Amino acid sequence: MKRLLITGAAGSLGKVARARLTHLAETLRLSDISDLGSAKPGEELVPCDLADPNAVSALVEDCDGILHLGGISTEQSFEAILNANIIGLRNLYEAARAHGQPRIFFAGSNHVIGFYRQQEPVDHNSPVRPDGMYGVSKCFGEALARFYFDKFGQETAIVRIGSCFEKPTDYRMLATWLSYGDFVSLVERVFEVPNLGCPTIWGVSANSRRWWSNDHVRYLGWSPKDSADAYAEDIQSAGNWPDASHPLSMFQGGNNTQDPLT
Ligand code: NAI
Ligand code: 15L
Repeated sequence: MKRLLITGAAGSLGKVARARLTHLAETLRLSDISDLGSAKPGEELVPCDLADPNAVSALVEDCDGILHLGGISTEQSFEAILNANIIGLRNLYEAARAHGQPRIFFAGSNHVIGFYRQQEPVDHNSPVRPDGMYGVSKCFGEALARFYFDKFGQETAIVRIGSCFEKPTDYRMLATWLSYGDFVSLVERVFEVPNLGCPTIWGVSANSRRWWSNDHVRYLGWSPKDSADAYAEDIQSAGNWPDASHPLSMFQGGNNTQDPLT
């Protein structure tokens, strides 16, 4: 690609992408509402509020791909979620439609199915069961992506990320962890595969306790290499091992199922 846009570039995954995906494009256009520091060679910094349609249109112009990580990433007020994740996403897709339909990696979330019990089988076709307004906003994102694909042919990888952190730190993450390395290799495959379509992909590493299968997207050629298994003993000895009635061991969305609505 000539230019890859990374939204949310000042956030946790944005920083990983900024450091480790320089080979994907001649130029990385980095955007956020928060401070992005100073530009390195091969970078363009374009601060932008996703809720501003004109700014988002200018942001997307001349980009060949969009790694969309920007937005509210936890349960917060509905107003914040509405502006960033709902209005912001609509702005992004309209901007993409106006500017040549660059392929989009949409950072969705496991919290679209968070109210399923951990023992319940769930696949990419299971009805959504969001565990909060944040999860509801990610359901909107998935629906929007599919609508723009069906109506306009806009390609999107809808990636239901599990828990993408440096390492798993609690019992639930032994199932849901996505390593930074596997996140990076998934982004690479999404932008390299000749025909993407609009698949729903589980963003999860090769953890033996994982609940979700990516057998339906073998055509991507993505095979996660890391596993949370090696961290089980550390997590147990640190006391992060809940009893069976704790949300971390009951629900796929873990503690988010208990968040108050604000
Ligand atoms: P983060 O909260 O660290 O980063 C999100 C970035 O978006 C922040 O830098 C923030 O300033 C920016 N942002 C928020 N509102 C904005 C607005 N109105 N306009 C422009 N930028 C705005 O989140 P993280 O962990 O890096 O996650 C990235 C994406 O992946 C998010 O969409 C999140 O929902 C999703 N995700 C992350 C998971 C994880 O385990 N890290 C799991 C599931 C989904
Ligand atoms: C998410 O969607 C959040 O962005 C992240 O902060 C974690 O809560 C993650 O899911 C998770 O489920 O562990």
